[in-house]
Amino acid sequence: MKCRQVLIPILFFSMNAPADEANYDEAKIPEFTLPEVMRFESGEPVLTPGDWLKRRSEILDLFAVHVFGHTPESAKGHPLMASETQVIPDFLEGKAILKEVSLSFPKHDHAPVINLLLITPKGKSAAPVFLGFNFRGNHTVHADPRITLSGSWMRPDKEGRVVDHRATEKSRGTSANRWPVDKIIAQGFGLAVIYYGDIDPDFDDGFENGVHSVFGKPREDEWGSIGTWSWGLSRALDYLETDDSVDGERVAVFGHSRLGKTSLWAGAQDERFALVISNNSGCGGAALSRRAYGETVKRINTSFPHWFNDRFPSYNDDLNALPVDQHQLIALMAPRPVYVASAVEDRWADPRGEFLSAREGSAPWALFGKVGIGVEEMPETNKPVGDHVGYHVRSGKHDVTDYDWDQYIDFAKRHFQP
Ligand code: GTR
Repeated sequence: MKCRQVLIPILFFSMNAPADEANYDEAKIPEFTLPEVMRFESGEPVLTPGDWLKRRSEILDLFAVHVFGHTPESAKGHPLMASETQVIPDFLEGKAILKEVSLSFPKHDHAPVINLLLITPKGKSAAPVFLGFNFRGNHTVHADPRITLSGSWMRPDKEGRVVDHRATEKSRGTSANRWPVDKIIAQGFGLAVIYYGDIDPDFDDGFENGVHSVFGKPREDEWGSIGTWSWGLSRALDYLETDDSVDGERVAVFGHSRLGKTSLWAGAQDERFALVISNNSGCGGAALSRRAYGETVKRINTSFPHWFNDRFPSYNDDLNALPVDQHQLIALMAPRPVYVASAVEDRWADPRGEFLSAREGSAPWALFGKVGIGVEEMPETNKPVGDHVGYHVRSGKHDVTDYDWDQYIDFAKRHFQP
């Protein structure tokens, strides 16, 4: 199957528009041609599953060089020491077991400790698991007071539940609406979460803190924070593979927003993730960069200079020079299943750009006798589509809702069947 080229007419659009003037007009999207998925950089076509595996590593390397940065050699597969710090055998009124596990660097006094919270259905061994980062600490995912309050650096919140960058008791359960733990457990899945700031606090400190204190300041071709967070997900998977309550071959990596960009980059790099989910990941995640709709590459590199590598900003004003676009990031999951979700009111993340990315990235699945997204047109609101590339645009705003989780659970059930 040959990758179609997308040509969208331009009426007028200036890439030099001030960073805060986001474009929300389809008619003002610049003309562009997407880089090919199904051709090698040499121009040769990709025709067989074996070709795809080679093309896959070519694209993966391009994303490391131009967007996310390389993982430093010293960090690749770096082992962490896992210790169980708490087990609650009667979590969710006895329906689940909760475990807290600390993942630490044995020989580094100032290194961060990564706290993993694992909830698995009682009486079931080897459960498939959703693994994802949270934004405000593991104790925000569920209000049970036995969950350890995070002691890590936190961004202040408007409600004053974080004082001096430390979480307070008031913040317990405050993200529970994004993590329907009961539903996940009732459907036979486990849930593993980590506070993303345990890996690398989310502010631009010149790469001093978090895991940079172990691996050193990145060289200019090396990772930014999205790279370090992705690395953390792989280290969590190292642990999950050793835990009897988890089926290490059925771990779905999930992320919302900046953490959706992260789940995609983690899934692209680490093929042990059996399924990958991007929720409202937008620019630098599922959305096509060349559309420059809502958040642009220039804007994201200006607001968050620590997320990507040092090369990515060189494309701020010349997106057509960028050797990759985000449909190729979706393609990197092939032949594994991947789900992309948008929200109608989340225009900043460009729902249509996320759909087009899922569609244009779908070609490699055909080489494996599988269907990717399987549709041409963007579906109606709240009408999920897709086979190995799932997609929906739900009503509402930038968030994670029960509706989103219902689709992820259905999708995972479909693909995790023995
Ligand atoms: C926004 C950013 C988005 C998205 C979001 C989030 O400020 O512009 O790219 O990542 O944050 O992560 O909440």
